[in-house]
Amino acid sequence: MDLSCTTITPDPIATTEPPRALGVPLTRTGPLMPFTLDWNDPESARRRYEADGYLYLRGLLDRNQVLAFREYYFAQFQSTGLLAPGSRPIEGLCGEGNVADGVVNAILHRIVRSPEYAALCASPALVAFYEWFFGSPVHLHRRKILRHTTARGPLATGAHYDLVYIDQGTERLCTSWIPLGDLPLTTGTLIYLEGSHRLDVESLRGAFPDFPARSGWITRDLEGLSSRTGLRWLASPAFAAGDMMVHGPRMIHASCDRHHAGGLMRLSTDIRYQPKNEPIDARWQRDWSHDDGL
Ligand SMILES: O=C(O)CCC(=O)C(=O)O
Repeated sequence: MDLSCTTITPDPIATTEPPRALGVPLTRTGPLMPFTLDWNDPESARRRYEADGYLYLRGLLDRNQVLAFREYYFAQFQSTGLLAPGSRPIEGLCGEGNVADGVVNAILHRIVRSPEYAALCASPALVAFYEWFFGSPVHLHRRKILRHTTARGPLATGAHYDLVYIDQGTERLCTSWIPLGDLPLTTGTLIYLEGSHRLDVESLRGAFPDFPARSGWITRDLEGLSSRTGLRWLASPAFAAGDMMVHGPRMIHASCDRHHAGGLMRLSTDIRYQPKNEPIDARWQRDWSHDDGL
């Protein structure tokens, strides 16, 4: 497979601009700090994860496998009008067409059950990392989520933490957020509220009109949340295929606006690993479907 055009030309507005949410640049921001694994010292990774609430692991995964999956994913949408005319699926450039939710969901339903996706989510590097990190055999939650952004939406993901959705098992659970491609910030990548894994979230009750919302989101007003808490939003100017974020169940995160000048779509997956011998939330042991209520 020719993966040559997958080194994305930098988005001219991308590199120095802070993340935006609801159309406004965020004012309290900082960089996500990459962590270099020392395979002889799992404690150092655990300490960093405890301290920061996340690990930013550059190049952990097999880049070619990630890009091959990107190609496979967007190829499934080729006849739907999602992709820019004349572009190759691996580029993930969005067309003008508005694809009906039903069509997108039917395709997603199939992809999350595909052997290609299973192989990506249980790739040797990923499993080796979690076995090393937890120091035990691991369990991958079957409910795994794929998301792509388009020019029209869906809107960015509001600020939330994962324990709201997955609280009937152990808290020794990590989410892997995996960029599936070379993705500048302007594709609407994930951002983290610094140190928010130590925040008393209850103290935010009443601070935002919709919190606690049925969606589980604290708010879409990311600027308001950082101003209320005094915490910065941490972002990476660009993720590369092969990178992986790891975050804990209490770490508040969101995605920022997508406004990539060249029409590049963000494709990512979020999946969850935990030690095998810890309590497991039974609701997450079925494949994702858009109406599963979780
Ligand atoms: O990718 C997103 O927009 C949200 C992902 C997320 O909430 C997660 O990884 O837990």
